[in-house]
Amino acid sequence: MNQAMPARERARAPEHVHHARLIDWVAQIAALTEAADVYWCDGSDAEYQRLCQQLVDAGTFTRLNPAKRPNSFLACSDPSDVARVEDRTFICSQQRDDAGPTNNWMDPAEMRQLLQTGDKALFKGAMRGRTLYVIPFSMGPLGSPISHIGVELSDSPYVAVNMKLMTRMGRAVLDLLGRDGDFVPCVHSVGAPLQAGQADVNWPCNASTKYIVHYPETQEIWSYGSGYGGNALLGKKCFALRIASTMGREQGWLAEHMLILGVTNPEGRKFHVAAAFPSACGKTNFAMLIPPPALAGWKVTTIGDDIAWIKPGDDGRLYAINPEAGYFGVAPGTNAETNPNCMRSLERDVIFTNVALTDDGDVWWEGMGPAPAHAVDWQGRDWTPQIAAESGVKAAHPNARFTVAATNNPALDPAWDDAAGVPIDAFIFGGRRSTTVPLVTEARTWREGIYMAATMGSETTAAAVGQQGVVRRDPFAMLPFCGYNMSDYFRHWLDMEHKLQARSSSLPRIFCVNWFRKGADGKFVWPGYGDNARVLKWMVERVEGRAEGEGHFFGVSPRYADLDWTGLDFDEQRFASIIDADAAAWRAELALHDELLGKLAQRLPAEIRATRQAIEAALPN
Ligand code: SAT
Ligand code: MN
Repeated sequence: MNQAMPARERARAPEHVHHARLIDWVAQIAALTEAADVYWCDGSDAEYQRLCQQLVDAGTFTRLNPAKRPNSFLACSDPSDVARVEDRTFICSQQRDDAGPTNNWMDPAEMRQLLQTGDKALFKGAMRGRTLYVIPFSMGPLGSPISHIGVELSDSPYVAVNMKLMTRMGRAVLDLLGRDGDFVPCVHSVGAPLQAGQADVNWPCNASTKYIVHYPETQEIWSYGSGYGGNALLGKKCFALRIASTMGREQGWLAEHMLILGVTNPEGRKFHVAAAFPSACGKTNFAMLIPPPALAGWKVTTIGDDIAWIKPGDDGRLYAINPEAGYFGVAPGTNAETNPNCMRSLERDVIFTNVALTDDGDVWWEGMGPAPAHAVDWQGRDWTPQIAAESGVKAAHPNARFTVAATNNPALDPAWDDAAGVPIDAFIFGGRRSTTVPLVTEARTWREGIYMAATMGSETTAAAVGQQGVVRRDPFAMLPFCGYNMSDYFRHWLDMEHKLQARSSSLPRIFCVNWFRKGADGKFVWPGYGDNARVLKWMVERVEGRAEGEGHFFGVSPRYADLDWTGLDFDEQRFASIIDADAAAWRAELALHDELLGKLAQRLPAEIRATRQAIEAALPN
């Protein structure tokens, strides 16, 4: 492109864009990447339909049978591009210690060389033969004082349509930015430039080189080589967690990997709970939970299913918003029993990624219901139940996802879009653990709760590339998502206690849960899903001071009689097997905590160590 041309022309900026800095930046990235064209997304439904059709024509999307799944599409990714790539994710702060020992770090100048300025910089010419989509988005309700704006420049129309469902995206955001509003610049390329005449593939990506890069001090995001989920939809993990966590630390608020739900008791009193679980551990299911019929009158409504931005209000309470506008959830395992609200959300207007295509043009995944006699699996191969039985091949990838607007959710909370947020009564922290961690424990103090969250462990899932099913420490479910030193993050949470107490007498309660204990037969003991409402009920009643429990060495757990068992056949012995905190197992567990605390020792708050010592001292012999 001719550098003598005015930036507006080089950026192909429409008349209604008045933001000179934005226009200059778009022109600069278009020049760097040598994009063939620039397209500014307006976020309209017509544009969404047009881009989806374009993706169908390009072979990236298959339009599903409109009689079965109206206005819905299936995309199947390259087999090398199916999940977040944590070992390719970088926090480029000036000082290595500010990224901390749990993040990959590179010097920002060095990283810029590699990506932008060096002779062989990856972004140079990266968009050759492709259109650069300008995607303006708001994380949080448009114009809310809690919200923040980002602009993603991406050469992936798949990203553009997903961002339309996942965020408030388009012209209204540009209008809000006006002439000089602030935004977080996010640059994304699939890293697969096209030479003249070269045919494109269905899922362009770079199989060998990927970089997911954050510059927290200058608040910039650069992502190269992947078109998948959290690697490419930069409003989500990159902005709303990694960059936002650093903003929150500076400005006194919290950006968390948490669902937010409303729970209303039979008397009509409503409570709000924010819950952190690692990826693919059931946040979406918990956020859309339907209590069993026996718990008549209890109701759960969804505010968010993945991310919470939480700020102290003038009254000293914490208020949470969901910065997202849609759900990017795990499909396998979702069915009419495990999550009926989710299945209803998925009846129309959905983008599915890496599920199987049935012969009647619908989708199927493991755990959805009876298997079809034949389907095309996520890699485009014939699939039958017999093939599965013989070779173990899955029809859907274990990290197959759906993208759907929040407004499709029948359990959507009326306040989900409220700019003021909802007041949080309790935090829940949970991991996937087959042993050791009880079904539910309440922390006796804020500090004890922070310790539980900080030392949380979880068996790894398919949401990230790497070995699955191994226990790793995942503090606050934020291990892959904290944009700064994890020890400083603990400090930030600890300090919140005094900041809140200065204005309010009651802090949110903190609970630790584990739905995933297994018995000697290797099966889950706790029924989970809707029955988690029994645990939720106990928590809410604890908040109200109405429920009993029994203290032990690391908190308070319910006795059998403290939970409501109406309509569930679950005897006292089974309950004992999932609520017990075994001293020997906890000695071993504390040794695992020590590994993490050792790694974080340099800036570890003294309160964390002190709490650990107190738990050990309280262990029965
Ligand atoms: O791919 S995502 O990062 O969006 C999903 C997840 O890991 O939670
Ligand atoms: Mn997540």
